[in-house]
Amino acid sequence: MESYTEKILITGALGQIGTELTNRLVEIHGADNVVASGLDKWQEGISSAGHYERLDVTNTKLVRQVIKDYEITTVYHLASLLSGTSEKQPLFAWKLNLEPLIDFCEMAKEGLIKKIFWPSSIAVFGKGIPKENVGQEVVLNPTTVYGISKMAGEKWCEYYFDKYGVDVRSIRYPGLISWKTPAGGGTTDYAVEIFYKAIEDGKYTSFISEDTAMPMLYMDDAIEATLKLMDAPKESLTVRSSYNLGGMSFTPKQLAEEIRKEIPGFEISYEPDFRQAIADSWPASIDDSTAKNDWKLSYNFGISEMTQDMIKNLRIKLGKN
Ligand code: VAH
Repeated sequence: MESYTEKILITGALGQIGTELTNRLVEIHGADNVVASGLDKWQEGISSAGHYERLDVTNTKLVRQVIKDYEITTVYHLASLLSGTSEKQPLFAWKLNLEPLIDFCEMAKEGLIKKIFWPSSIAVFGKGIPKENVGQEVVLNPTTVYGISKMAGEKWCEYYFDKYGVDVRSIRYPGLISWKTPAGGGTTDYAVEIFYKAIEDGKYTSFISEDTAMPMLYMDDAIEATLKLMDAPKESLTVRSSYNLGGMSFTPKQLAEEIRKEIPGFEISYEPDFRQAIADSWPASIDDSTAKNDWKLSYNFGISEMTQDMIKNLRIKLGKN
């Protein structure tokens, strides 16, 4: 915790990470110190945050006004397009995934805000490296628009820290799995959709082939890791681009086998689509020892614990209890 009262702005607060991160930040800092923002119009119960702003993060003037109005000290800047969607809208993806990040770094340089969190992704990895146990400092050779934008964002984070001491912190998230908010547009989102379909239909057609392993993480562990990084003393951080975070690694076939332990007879079929090529360009597993050394990264959920928690909570959410 900081010596000052943190006033927090979350962009993309209605998204897959944003929804759950907002809830945890409200628990820690109190609703009145958390401002959620998103593109949706305000409606009752839209967010657990004490304040909500309808905010297009590419509108710099409006963003700066919100920062001033609420005297924001800390920004969790999550708004972005994911891998699948970015391939369909490459130029907008570049604009959305980069320009607001640079604006927030400029604001920190000017002293308007004190600290920034920004999500990168294992999508920054690409050709020319081993698939397994990919290290923190390897060549970044992304082949997707999303990966290219995240790699560039990491370099901007490092630049603003090195040149101006901007305290911007980042994690290379793997695929994230949660039940509270449906995922949207990601290559790893088969691992979210499969649970909804397993409960509703007892079967699922995967757009990723059965033996394609990807790094994955349960959202509870992703949120706790994010908070641990943001609470870590500055001097303990040795990475100012973005920290590897590997979680677990599994294939659609392995996940289906876990689901079948909870939903006997669950059937899966495979019809790979354009996202298969994206998945093939990514590592199968990640070495996150640097994060474990620098800020005590740890996990609570493996594939079994995640599957049980997802099915238990989704059955309630979908009224299939
Ligand atoms: C995506 N869920 O699939 C995101 C993530 C590692 C993948 O960045 O685009």
